[in-house]
Amino acid sequence: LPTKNLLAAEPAPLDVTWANTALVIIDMQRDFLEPGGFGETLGNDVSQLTRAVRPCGDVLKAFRAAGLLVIHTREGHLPDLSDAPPAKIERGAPSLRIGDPGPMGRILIRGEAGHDIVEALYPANGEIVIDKPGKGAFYATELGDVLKQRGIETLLVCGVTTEVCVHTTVREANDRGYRCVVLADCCASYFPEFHEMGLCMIKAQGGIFGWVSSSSEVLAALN
Ligand code: C5J
Repeated sequence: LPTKNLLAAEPAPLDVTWANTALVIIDMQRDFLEPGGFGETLGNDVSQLTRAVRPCGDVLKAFRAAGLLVIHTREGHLPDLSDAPPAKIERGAPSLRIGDPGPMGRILIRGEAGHDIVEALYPANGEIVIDKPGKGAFYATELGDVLKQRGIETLLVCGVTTEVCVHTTVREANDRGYRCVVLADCCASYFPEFHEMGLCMIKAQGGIFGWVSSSSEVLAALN
């Protein structure tokens, strides 16, 4: 593996030093991607997210083969809901609320089947899994410390959904000084138009809070 590569991205290519780069896979959980979970209770068509699984798996495989840092995140709450703000639990008119029993266990609760990561992207032994109560992966988690300890400067970001947890995490990371490259085909939204505009928002204005690239560009740079 070369020490660094020029990664094709928008609005401009960037130098990536692999030793200080992490792959961050946001919330690829059954609760968002499979029927019967949190995403579906909100009225969403969960099949919209499937397209991100294969490209995300390709980048994950390449990161593992190169021995690079992989971090998975999961959105969810403690069984007693002590970390779930009432404003989040009580919002809207979902078919089931956070904590209610559903076909994959209690909705968005840590330890339940629905909270786990989808089979195709399941964390390997030793990979870091960050459990987060919010949309952003830095809020009330150890992610900042984990990245600091390892000297990480650049994040390649995948996951769901583009305009919610991916955006929130990238905005948090950008403010903390990380260079964030969002891999377009490795992310998805229940609303394809939000996905497209979400990516535009990141890369506009000279890359106002990040870059946008793709799985094929990362694979090309790594090989
Ligand atoms: C949402 C997420 N959309 N992971 N969570 O509620 O994007």
